[in-house]
Amino acid sequence: MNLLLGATMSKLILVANRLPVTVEKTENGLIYKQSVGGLATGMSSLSAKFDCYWIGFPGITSESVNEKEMKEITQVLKTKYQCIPVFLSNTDVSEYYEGFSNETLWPLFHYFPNYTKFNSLHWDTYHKVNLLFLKNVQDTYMTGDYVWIQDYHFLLLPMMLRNVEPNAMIGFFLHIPFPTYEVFRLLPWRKAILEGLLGADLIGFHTSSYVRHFLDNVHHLLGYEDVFDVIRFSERKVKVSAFPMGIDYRKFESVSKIPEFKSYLKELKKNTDGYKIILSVDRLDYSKGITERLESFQVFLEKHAEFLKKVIWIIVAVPSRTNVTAYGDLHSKVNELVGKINGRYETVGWTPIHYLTRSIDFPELCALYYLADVALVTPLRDGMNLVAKEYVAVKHDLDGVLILSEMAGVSEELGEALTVNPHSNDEISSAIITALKMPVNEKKQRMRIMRERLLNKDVFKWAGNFMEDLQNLETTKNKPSARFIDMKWIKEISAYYKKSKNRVIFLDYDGTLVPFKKKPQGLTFVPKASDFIFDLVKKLNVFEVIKDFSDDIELNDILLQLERDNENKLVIISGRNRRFLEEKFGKRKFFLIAEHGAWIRKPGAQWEKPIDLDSRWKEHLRPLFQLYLDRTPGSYIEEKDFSLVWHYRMVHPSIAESRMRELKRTILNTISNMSLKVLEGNKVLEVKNVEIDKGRAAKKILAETGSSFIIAIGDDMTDEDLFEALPEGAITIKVGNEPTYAGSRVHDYTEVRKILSAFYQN
Ligand code: ADQ
Repeated sequence: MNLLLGATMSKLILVANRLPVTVEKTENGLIYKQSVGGLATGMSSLSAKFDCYWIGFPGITSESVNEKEMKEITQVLKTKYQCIPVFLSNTDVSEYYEGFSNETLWPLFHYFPNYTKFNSLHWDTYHKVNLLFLKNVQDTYMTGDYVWIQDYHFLLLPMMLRNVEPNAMIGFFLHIPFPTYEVFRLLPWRKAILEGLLGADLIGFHTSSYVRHFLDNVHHLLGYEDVFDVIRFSERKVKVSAFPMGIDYRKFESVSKIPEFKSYLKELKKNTDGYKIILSVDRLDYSKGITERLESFQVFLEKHAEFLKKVIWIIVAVPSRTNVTAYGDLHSKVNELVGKINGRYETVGWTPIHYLTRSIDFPELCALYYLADVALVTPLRDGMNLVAKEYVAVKHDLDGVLILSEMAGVSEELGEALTVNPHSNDEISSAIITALKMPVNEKKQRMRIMRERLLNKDVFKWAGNFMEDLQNLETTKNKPSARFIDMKWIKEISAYYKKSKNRVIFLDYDGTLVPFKKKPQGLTFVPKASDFIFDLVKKLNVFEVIKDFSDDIELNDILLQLERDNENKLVIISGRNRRFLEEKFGKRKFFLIAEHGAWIRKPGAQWEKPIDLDSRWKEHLRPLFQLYLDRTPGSYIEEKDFSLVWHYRMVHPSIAESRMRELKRTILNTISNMSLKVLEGNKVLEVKNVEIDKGRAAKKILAETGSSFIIAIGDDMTDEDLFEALPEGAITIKVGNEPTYAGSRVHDYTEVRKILSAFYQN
């Protein structure tokens, strides 16, 4: 079906479990109710750039409507709302939605394995419903369209679509957490789910932790490594990124202009005058930590009698997924606890907890946010949690305190909130006290910082950024992947070389000109533990010691021949330190680039720093490296001028990868606000200033020398910066078969030597 004849804008097909319009059957006929949820709001901003179609369940099952009504609904939704309804049966709703989505994926992804059901019938229906949605996407899709799939209901759909539309641009966003390997691996269908997701070109999560969890799972379960968060999966690249979802900030901020808001506020103020107000707003869900919060409130009342009759806690908890057993149980448990606490502390004229079990409309919700002195948001796990953001937006220039669970995705963004462990009654109770006693200036200051952050990252930016990234990926997507070279290629390139003048030749050293040297070189910081290892290594003589460059007649000859040609500028571009490169090549006519671009040396000149770099950060990270060194036999640390490197080639394979990943995670958490990057190399993990990269250094040399022929060869991840930075027309060659930006590849250093010798041989 072609829905887009004659249209000029690109089409965007959104797939979500629910349509932004719900259809109800009443005595007076069919009625259509539009929702104003976060997702629908974010998507609305995309309609200026895309012709948006939405595919989802309309809220009415196939059994509740006859064929005529189904046709009518389909027609109205399509023409009036650009929506395509997928009619699920009662069994689908019970097994795909309530079953696999909400009794398997939801609890497991929120770290509740004890609530998780592993039911293969539900899995089959989940698979079937994903196929049903696929059919609807196929009916709507035309070449060139974008497809954006939302959430845990469709983890299989990206690959299903990829199989039938190999060139489609597919995005996927998960609104809930992605769990760590130890939790995700419990799922019997774990591999199918990861492979399902890898059908997308871009996979988005709310936080960088979820990105890391996902990449870890792909690595452990499917064996694919990522390069800068890009996974190469059967000849395709899949990018994985964090897109923290925002809210319609301006709408919440400017709510005071709405008349209904004013009247709600007036009424609320009248009824709560003289009390400090604490507020919680949630869907009634066990992941939101409502019972734990009630227990904490009880501790607070017990410990702080001075607040009796002075504080009111308003809980607005709208029931959801009522057909799922765990939710029914929760409903009774919360009722019981509220009754118990109120029963114990209530006096004539004062009820400590006001519990509303209904959904409230926007002006009333905002009036509550506005009134609340404290927002108590303590989910046990939450993908993001928009309530926290909404509170900050409404309280923008007022004093208020946000108490926030560290287990909510939003806590990565709102560090100025009072963060608590939602399982600790004592922490929550003390945070309430701190909030109630916090000086006005401090409250305002914390709010101001959070407000500024949220203002710039609203839901429109979220949707726009995701789509922009998806579109950017499209430009690189159809580039053919690097192929191994053959003799014909070598002949063509060397003919081109011979015809050219002013050539620049960038050559990485280890792994490119010589095989990897296993014995560490140039260490300036080797703490005690590794001294011991080196001694042992020497005694056992277990390492293959590769000949030095000076003894390597073949390489020496190749480089000499190239150096003799006055049209050539040879650049040795390496991660090695200055001393090493100077010892090897200091007397030659080569340009040298050391420490991945931190230092440049023109032939015969002094070393220069292309940019001013600060290396004080090493003081902070050294103890962490030391800790991992002590814990990991066989590892050692190398310190360069502007980087710290953890080598783990000699670590026992059973722990090497997991220890490296653990260290990487810890480093990433530690450096989140420093200008540093972490690189995984060949059995090394390196931290360095973000500004250092081989690409920048190469560009600096090219700017001075000019060039009409450029070739770059390298095997390391850091050579990817070089390949990316070089101008179009440059010949780029990757050594090895890892994913690369290079145009071609060779198997090892012997083939590199073959190419270089072909340049001067007849
Ligand atoms: P939810 O679990 O629904 O969403 P949350 O983000 O807190 O969680 O709330 C979504 C919206 O529901 C908010 O806009 C809030 O105002 C509204 N809401 C909640 N309770 C309400 C009530 N009683 N009355 C009226 N409105 C109420 C899932 C994930 C989250 C993620 C969102 C968006 O579980 O972690 O933040 O998707 O990706």
